[in-house]
Amino acid sequence: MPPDLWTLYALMLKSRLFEEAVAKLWHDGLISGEMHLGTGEEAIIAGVVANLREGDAMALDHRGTAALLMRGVDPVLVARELLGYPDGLCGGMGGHMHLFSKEYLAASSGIVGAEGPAAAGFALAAQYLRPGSVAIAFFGDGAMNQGMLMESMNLASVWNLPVFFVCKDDGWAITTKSVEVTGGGLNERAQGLGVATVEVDGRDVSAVWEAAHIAIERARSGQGPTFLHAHCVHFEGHLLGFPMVRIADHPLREMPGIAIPLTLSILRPGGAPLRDRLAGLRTVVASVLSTMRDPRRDSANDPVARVRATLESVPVRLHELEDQSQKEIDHVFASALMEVPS
Ligand SMILES: Cc1ncc(C[n+]2csc(CCOP(=O)(O)OP(=O)(O)O)c2C)c(N)n1
Ligand SMILES: [Mg+2]
Repeated sequence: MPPDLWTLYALMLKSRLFEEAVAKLWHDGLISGEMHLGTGEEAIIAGVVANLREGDAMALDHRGTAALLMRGVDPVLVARELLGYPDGLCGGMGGHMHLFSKEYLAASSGIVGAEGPAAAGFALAAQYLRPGSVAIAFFGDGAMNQGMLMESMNLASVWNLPVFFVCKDDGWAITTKSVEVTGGGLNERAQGLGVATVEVDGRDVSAVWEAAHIAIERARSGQGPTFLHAHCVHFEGHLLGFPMVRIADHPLREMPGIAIPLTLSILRPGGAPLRDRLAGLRTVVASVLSTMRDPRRDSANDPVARVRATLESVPVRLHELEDQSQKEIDHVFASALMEVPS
C-alpha cells in the first residue's frame, strides 16, 4: 500500500525547507566550503526512502542531506554538522559531503561512485546479519562512468546482493554534459552486468515510489539488485553560487566579467590565430545562451511544486502542514545556531 501523497509531500517539504535554510546560512558565510544541495531531487529520495524500514542501509553521495533527514536523523545534529560544530552529527569533521549515521546505517562520501562499494558492503552484511534488509546506493549520472560503481553492480549481480542502485540523472557532472562523455545507455549498461532496470520520471514522487517498491521487495526476497534510472533537475546547478546558474539568473550583472576579458584577449596581438580565438568566443556565447534556456530555470521541473499543485485542492490542510513544517525548521535552526557549550 503506497503512503498517501501528504506523507510524501511532508518528507519532500521538510528537506526543501531545511536546504533553503542551509542556502541562506551558506550565503551569509556561516557554512564554509562548497555546498551541494539536493533541491530538485526530493521526489527520488522521498519515493525510495518511504519504502525503507529498520535495518535497511543507505550509501549517499555529495547530496546526502535529504536522505538522512527523510530517514529520521535528527535535523539539529545535521545542521550543527554543516556549521562545523564539534557536537554535530560527525563531530563537525565531516561537513555536508561526509555525513554518517550509525543508528540509521547511512554513510556518505564526496568520492563520486563510492556509493557502489559502500552499498554492496552494506548488502553483503545484510545477507548474513539482517536477512530481508536492503541497501540503497544514491548517485548521479556522472558516477555511472566510475569503474568502482560498475564493479559493485557486477558483484551485486553475481552475489545476488540486495542492493537498489538509484541513479539521479540530471544530465550533468559539474559543467560536463553527461551525454558528451557517456557511451551507450545507462540501462543497457546495468543490464549488461545482469542487473534488472527500471526508468522513471524522477520529478514524480508516486512513480518513483512504485518503481522503488517493486525493486526493494525483489531485493528483500532474494531476487537481487535493481538499477533505477530517474531523471531530475538540480535548480542550483552543481553547487551554491554555480556560475552557469548565476549567468542565467543575472545576465547583465555577470556577463561583463566574462565578455570583457574575452574581447581583450581577442584584440591582443600575437598568440593563437584570430580564427581560433573567435571560435572560443563563439563557444562561450553559445554556452551562455543555452544556459539561459536551461531546464534548471523552469519551475515545471520542481518536484515539490508538482505535488503541491495536486494537494492545493485541500488548501486548509496544505497550509497547516506548510506552516507547521516551517515552524519546525525555524526551531531546528534556532537550536542549531546556539553557541557551542564550553
Ligand atoms: C572520484 C571523483 N572524481 C571527481 C570528483 C569531482 N566531482 C565532484 S561532484 C562531480 C560530478 C558528479 O556528477 P554526478 O555523479 O552526475 O552527480 P551530480 O553532481 O550531478 O548530482 C565530480 C566530477 C570527485 N568528487 N570524485
Ligand atoms: Mg549529474
